[in-house]
Amino acid sequence: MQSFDEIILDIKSLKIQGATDVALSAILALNIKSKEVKGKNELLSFAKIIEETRPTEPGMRNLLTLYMKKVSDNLENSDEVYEQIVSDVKNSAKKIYEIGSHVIKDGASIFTVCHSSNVVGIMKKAWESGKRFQVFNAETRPHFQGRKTAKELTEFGIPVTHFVDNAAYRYIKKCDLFMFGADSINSMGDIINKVGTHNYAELSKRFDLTTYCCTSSIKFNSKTYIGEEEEIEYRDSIEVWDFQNPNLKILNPAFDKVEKESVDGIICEWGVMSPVEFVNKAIENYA
Ligand code: RUB
Repeated sequence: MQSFDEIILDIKSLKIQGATDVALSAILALNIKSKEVKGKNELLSFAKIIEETRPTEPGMRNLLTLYMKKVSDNLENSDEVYEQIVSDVKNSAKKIYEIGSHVIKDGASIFTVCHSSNVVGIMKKAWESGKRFQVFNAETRPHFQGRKTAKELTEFGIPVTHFVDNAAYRYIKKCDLFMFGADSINSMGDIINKVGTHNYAELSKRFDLTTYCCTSSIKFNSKTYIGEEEEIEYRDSIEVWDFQNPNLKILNPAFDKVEKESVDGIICEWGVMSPVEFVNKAIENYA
Protein backbone atom coordinates (compact mmCIF):
# COMPACT_ATOMS: atom_id res chain seq x y z
CA MET A 1 0.00 0.00 0.00
CA GLN A 2 1.46 3.37 -1.05
CA SER A 3 1.67 6.30 1.36
CA PHE A 4 0.13 9.75 0.82
CA ASP A 5 3.57 11.25 0.06
CA GLU A 6 4.46 8.50 -2.43
CA ILE A 7 1.24 9.05 -4.38
CA ILE A 8 1.82 12.81 -4.47
CA LEU A 9 5.34 12.24 -5.77
CA ASP A 10 4.14 9.78 -8.42
CA ILE A 11 1.51 12.24 -9.67
CA LYS A 12 4.04 15.09 -9.83
CA SER A 13 6.63 12.98 -11.65
CA LEU A 14 4.02 11.60 -14.13
CA LYS A 15 4.57 8.04 -12.94
CA ILE A 16 0.83 8.29 -12.45
CA GLN A 17 -0.51 10.08 -15.53
CA GLY A 18 -3.69 10.54 -17.54
CA ALA A 19 -6.54 12.53 -16.04
CA THR A 20 -8.64 9.55 -14.91
CA ASP A 21 -5.77 7.77 -13.14
CA VAL A 22 -4.62 11.06 -11.61
CA ALA A 23 -8.16 11.74 -10.29
CA LEU A 24 -8.52 8.22 -8.85
CA SER A 25 -5.06 8.36 -7.24
CA ALA A 26 -5.89 11.77 -5.79
CA ILE A 27 -8.90 10.46 -3.88
CA LEU A 28 -6.94 7.37 -2.83
CA ALA A 29 -4.32 9.70 -1.30
CA LEU A 30 -7.04 11.74 0.41
CA ASN A 31 -8.66 8.59 1.77
CA ILE A 32 -5.30 7.44 3.19
CA LYS A 33 -4.94 10.86 4.86
CA SER A 34 -8.46 10.60 6.29
CA LYS A 35 -7.12 7.91 8.67
CA GLU A 36 -4.41 10.24 10.02
CA VAL A 37 -6.18 13.57 10.54
CA LYS A 38 -8.60 14.72 13.25
CA GLY A 39 -11.53 15.85 11.14
CA LYS A 40 -12.89 17.20 7.87
CA ASN A 41 -11.33 20.67 8.22
CA GLU A 42 -7.83 19.27 8.57
CA LEU A 43 -8.46 16.92 5.65
CA LEU A 44 -9.45 19.85 3.44
CA SER A 45 -5.93 21.31 3.68
CA PHE A 46 -4.56 18.03 2.26
CA ALA A 47 -7.12 18.10 -0.56
CA LYS A 48 -5.65 21.49 -1.50
CA ILE A 49 -2.09 20.07 -1.48
CA ILE A 50 -3.21 17.27 -3.81
CA GLU A 51 -4.98 19.71 -6.16
CA GLU A 52 -1.75 21.64 -6.65
CA THR A 53 0.12 18.62 -8.03
CA ARG A 54 -1.34 19.06 -11.54
CA PRO A 55 -3.02 22.43 -12.25
CA THR A 56 -4.88 21.45 -15.45
CA GLU A 57 -6.92 18.64 -13.90
CA PRO A 58 -10.58 19.46 -13.23
CA GLY A 59 -11.30 15.69 -13.11
CA MET A 60 -9.11 15.48 -10.02
CA ARG A 61 -10.67 18.62 -8.54
CA ASN A 62 -14.21 17.31 -9.19
CA LEU A 63 -13.52 13.99 -7.46
CA LEU A 64 -11.79 15.65 -4.50
CA THR A 65 -14.75 18.04 -4.13
CA LEU A 66 -17.22 15.15 -4.31
CA TYR A 67 -15.25 13.19 -1.71
CA MET A 68 -15.10 16.20 0.65
CA LYS A 69 -18.82 16.84 0.17
CA LYS A 70 -19.76 13.26 1.03
CA VAL A 71 -17.52 12.48 4.01
CA SER A 72 -18.98 13.12 7.44
CA ASP A 73 -17.35 15.58 9.88
CA ASN A 74 -15.68 12.80 11.87
CA LEU A 75 -14.70 10.97 8.62
CA GLU A 76 -16.09 7.63 9.79
CA ASN A 77 -17.68 6.96 6.36
CA SER A 78 -14.49 7.76 4.40
CA ASP A 79 -13.87 4.23 3.02
CA GLU A 80 -17.48 3.90 1.95
CA VAL A 81 -17.36 7.28 0.14
CA TYR A 82 -14.06 6.39 -1.54
CA GLU A 83 -15.32 3.02 -2.75
CA GLN A 84 -18.57 4.50 -4.09
CA ILE A 85 -16.73 7.18 -6.11
CA VAL A 86 -14.27 4.63 -7.54
CA SER A 87 -17.12 2.34 -8.51
CA ASP A 88 -19.04 5.21 -10.20
CA VAL A 89 -15.92 6.25 -12.17
CA LYS A 90 -15.31 2.63 -13.27
CA ASN A 91 -18.93 2.14 -14.31
CA SER A 92 -18.87 5.33 -16.31
CA ALA A 93 -15.59 4.21 -17.99
CA LYS A 94 -17.22 0.90 -18.99
CA LYS A 95 -20.06 2.82 -20.66
CA ILE A 96 -17.56 5.01 -22.55
CA TYR A 97 -15.64 1.94 -23.80
CA GLU A 98 -18.87 0.31 -24.99
CA ILE A 99 -20.26 3.45 -26.68
CA GLY A 100 -16.89 4.29 -28.26
CA SER A 101 -16.34 0.76 -29.55
CA HIS A 102 -19.34 1.15 -31.89
CA VAL A 103 -17.74 4.19 -33.53
CA ILE A 104 -14.75 2.12 -34.72
CA LYS A 105 -15.39 0.46 -38.08
CA ASP A 106 -13.82 -2.79 -39.18
CA GLY A 107 -10.66 -2.02 -41.19
CA ALA A 108 -10.23 1.46 -39.63
CA SER A 109 -6.90 3.24 -39.30
CA ILE A 110 -6.93 5.26 -36.10
CA PHE A 111 -4.55 8.03 -35.08
CA THR A 112 -3.92 8.74 -31.40
CA VAL A 113 -1.55 10.68 -29.15
CA CYS A 114 -0.26 10.39 -25.59
CA HIS A 115 -1.98 7.88 -23.28
CA SER A 116 -5.67 8.10 -22.54
CA SER A 117 -7.28 5.27 -20.56
CA ASN A 118 -10.55 6.07 -22.34
CA VAL A 119 -9.08 5.82 -25.83
CA VAL A 120 -7.23 2.58 -24.98
CA GLY A 121 -10.36 1.15 -23.29
CA ILE A 122 -12.49 1.90 -26.36
CA MET A 123 -9.96 0.29 -28.70
CA LYS A 124 -9.67 -2.84 -26.56
CA LYS A 125 -13.46 -3.16 -26.37
CA ALA A 126 -13.79 -2.81 -30.16
CA TRP A 127 -11.04 -5.42 -30.69
CA GLU A 128 -12.74 -7.82 -28.25
CA SER A 129 -15.99 -7.45 -30.17
CA GLY A 130 -14.20 -8.77 -33.27
CA LYS A 131 -13.40 -5.54 -35.13
CA ARG A 132 -10.00 -5.45 -36.79
CA PHE A 133 -8.17 -2.14 -37.23
CA GLN A 134 -4.73 -0.56 -36.89
CA VAL A 135 -3.48 2.28 -34.72
CA PHE A 136 -0.98 5.04 -35.55
CA ASN A 137 0.52 6.48 -32.42
CA ALA A 138 2.83 9.47 -31.79
CA GLU A 139 5.48 8.93 -29.09
CA THR A 140 4.56 12.18 -27.28
CA ARG A 141 7.69 13.94 -26.09
CA PRO A 142 9.04 14.84 -23.58
CA HIS A 143 7.58 12.04 -21.43
CA PHE A 144 6.82 9.46 -24.14
CA GLN A 145 3.35 8.55 -22.86
CA GLY A 146 2.69 7.28 -26.42
CA ARG A 147 4.87 4.30 -25.53
CA LYS A 148 2.42 3.34 -22.78
CA THR A 149 -0.39 3.37 -25.34
CA ALA A 150 1.68 1.30 -27.79
CA LYS A 151 2.59 -1.24 -25.09
CA GLU A 152 -0.96 -1.69 -23.83
CA LEU A 153 -2.45 -2.02 -27.32
CA THR A 154 0.18 -4.35 -28.76
CA GLU A 155 0.05 -6.59 -25.68
CA PHE A 156 -3.67 -6.89 -26.42
CA GLY A 157 -2.89 -7.94 -30.00
CA ILE A 158 -3.77 -4.62 -31.68
CA PRO A 159 -1.27 -3.60 -34.39
CA VAL A 160 0.40 -0.25 -33.73
CA THR A 161 2.67 1.91 -35.88
CA HIS A 162 4.74 4.17 -33.62
CA PHE A 163 6.80 7.23 -34.65
CA VAL A 164 8.33 10.47 -33.39
CA ASP A 165 5.91 13.38 -33.05
CA ASN A 166 7.39 15.22 -36.01
CA ALA A 167 6.54 12.33 -38.34
CA ALA A 168 2.81 12.65 -37.63
CA TYR A 169 1.95 14.38 -40.92
CA ARG A 170 3.21 11.40 -42.90
CA TYR A 171 0.96 8.94 -41.05
CA ILE A 172 -2.12 10.91 -40.09
CA LYS A 173 -3.07 11.22 -43.74
CA LYS A 174 -3.33 7.43 -43.94
CA CYS A 175 -5.93 7.40 -41.12
CA ASP A 176 -9.71 7.84 -41.08
CA LEU A 177 -10.28 8.35 -37.37
CA PHE A 178 -8.54 10.48 -34.73
CA MET A 179 -9.32 9.63 -31.10
CA PHE A 180 -7.86 11.51 -28.14
CA GLY A 181 -8.62 11.98 -24.45
CA ALA A 182 -9.28 15.12 -22.42
CA ASP A 183 -7.86 16.71 -19.33
CA SER A 184 -10.43 19.45 -19.29
CA ILE A 185 -13.47 20.67 -21.21
CA ASN A 186 -14.44 24.31 -20.76
CA SER A 187 -17.88 25.89 -20.90
CA MET A 188 -17.38 26.77 -24.59
CA GLY A 189 -16.94 23.08 -25.37
CA ASP A 190 -13.23 23.51 -26.14
CA ILE A 191 -11.00 20.65 -25.06
CA ILE A 192 -7.65 20.73 -23.28
CA ASN A 193 -5.44 17.70 -23.91
CA LYS A 194 -1.77 16.77 -24.25
CA VAL A 195 0.33 19.33 -26.10
CA GLY A 196 0.34 18.47 -29.80
CA THR A 197 -3.35 17.53 -29.88
CA HIS A 198 -4.19 20.91 -31.44
CA ASN A 199 -1.77 20.30 -34.34
CA TYR A 200 -3.13 16.80 -34.92
CA ALA A 201 -6.72 18.12 -34.87
CA GLU A 202 -5.76 20.66 -37.58
CA LEU A 203 -4.17 17.92 -39.69
CA SER A 204 -7.24 15.74 -39.15
CA LYS A 205 -9.45 18.47 -40.58
CA ARG A 206 -7.17 18.82 -43.57
CA PHE A 207 -7.23 15.09 -44.32
CA ASP A 208 -10.92 14.56 -43.46
CA LEU A 209 -10.47 12.29 -40.47
CA THR A 210 -13.44 11.89 -38.17
CA THR A 211 -12.29 13.29 -34.82
CA TYR A 212 -13.55 12.26 -31.40
CA CYS A 213 -12.59 13.31 -27.92
CA CYS A 214 -13.13 10.35 -25.57
CA THR A 215 -13.73 11.33 -21.97
CA SER A 216 -15.81 11.05 -18.86
CA SER A 217 -17.89 14.08 -17.89
CA ILE A 218 -15.79 14.56 -14.72
CA LYS A 219 -13.35 16.56 -16.87
CA PHE A 220 -15.84 19.42 -17.20
CA ASN A 221 -14.36 22.53 -15.62
CA SER A 222 -17.38 24.28 -14.13
CA LYS A 223 -15.22 27.26 -13.10
CA THR A 224 -14.94 28.24 -16.77
CA TYR A 225 -18.74 28.71 -16.72
CA ILE A 226 -18.21 31.70 -14.44
CA GLY A 227 -15.46 33.11 -16.64
CA GLU A 228 -12.29 31.50 -15.29
CA GLU A 229 -9.73 30.41 -17.90
CA GLU A 230 -8.38 26.88 -17.68
CA GLU A 231 -4.79 27.16 -16.50
CA ILE A 232 -2.26 25.39 -18.73
CA GLU A 233 0.38 23.52 -16.77
CA TYR A 234 4.00 24.38 -17.60
CA ARG A 235 6.38 21.65 -16.53
CA ASP A 236 10.06 21.85 -15.60
CA SER A 237 12.28 22.77 -18.59
CA ILE A 238 14.68 19.99 -17.58
CA GLU A 239 12.16 17.48 -19.00
CA VAL A 240 12.96 18.97 -22.43
CA TRP A 241 16.70 19.59 -22.11
CA ASP A 242 19.13 19.98 -19.20
CA PHE A 243 21.36 22.41 -21.12
CA GLN A 244 21.49 25.91 -19.70
CA ASN A 245 22.57 29.23 -21.17
CA PRO A 246 21.43 32.73 -20.11
CA ASN A 247 20.27 33.31 -23.70
CA LEU A 248 18.20 30.15 -23.83
CA LYS A 249 14.59 29.93 -22.71
CA ILE A 250 12.96 26.50 -22.74
CA LEU A 251 9.18 26.32 -22.47
CA ASN A 252 7.42 23.09 -21.64
CA PRO A 253 3.62 23.43 -21.79
CA ALA A 254 1.92 20.13 -20.96
CA PHE A 255 -1.35 20.79 -22.76
CA ASP A 256 -3.02 22.71 -25.53
CA LYS A 257 -6.52 23.56 -26.59
CA VAL A 258 -8.63 22.01 -29.34
CA GLU A 259 -11.51 24.27 -30.36
CA LYS A 260 -14.94 22.64 -30.39
CA GLU A 261 -15.23 23.21 -34.17
CA SER A 262 -12.34 20.77 -34.69
CA VAL A 263 -14.15 17.73 -33.27
CA ASP A 264 -17.03 15.69 -34.67
CA GLY A 265 -18.13 14.63 -31.22
CA ILE A 266 -17.37 13.84 -27.61
CA ILE A 267 -17.70 10.19 -26.64
CA CYS A 268 -18.71 10.13 -22.98
CA GLU A 269 -20.84 8.07 -20.59
CA TRP A 270 -23.94 9.95 -21.84
CA GLY A 271 -23.39 8.93 -25.49
CA VAL A 272 -21.77 10.55 -28.51
CA MET A 273 -22.53 14.25 -28.26
CA SER A 274 -21.58 17.51 -29.88
CA PRO A 275 -19.40 19.69 -27.60
CA VAL A 276 -22.35 22.06 -27.06
CA GLU A 277 -24.70 19.21 -26.06
CA PHE A 278 -21.99 17.92 -23.72
CA VAL A 279 -21.56 21.30 -22.06
CA ASN A 280 -25.33 21.80 -21.61
CA LYS A 281 -25.63 18.46 -19.85
CA ALA A 282 -22.43 19.00 -17.84
CA ILE A 283 -23.69 22.36 -16.58
CA GLU A 284 -26.87 20.65 -15.29
CA ASN A 285 -24.68 18.11 -13.48
CA TYR A 286 -21.67 20.08 -12.25
CA ALA A 287 -22.35 23.83 -12.09
C1 RUB B 1 -2.42 12.74 -20.42
C2 RUB B 1 -3.40 13.17 -21.44
C3 RUB B 1 -4.59 12.27 -21.65
C4 RUB B 1 -5.75 12.78 -20.79
C5 RUB B 1 -6.92 11.83 -20.77
O1 RUB B 1 -1.52 13.77 -20.06
O2 RUB B 1 -3.32 14.21 -22.05
O3 RUB B 1 -5.01 12.28 -22.97
O4 RUB B 1 -5.30 12.98 -19.47
O5 RUB B 1 -6.61 10.64 -20.09
P1 RUB B 1 -0.43 13.50 -18.90
P2 RUB B 1 -7.78 9.66 -19.57
O6 RUB B 1 0.35 12.28 -19.30
O7 RUB B 1 0.38 14.76 -18.83
O8 RUB B 1 -1.22 13.26 -17.61
O9 RUB B 1 -8.61 9.34 -20.76
O10 RUB B 1 -7.04 8.48 -19.04
O11 RUB B 1 -8.55 10.39 -18.53
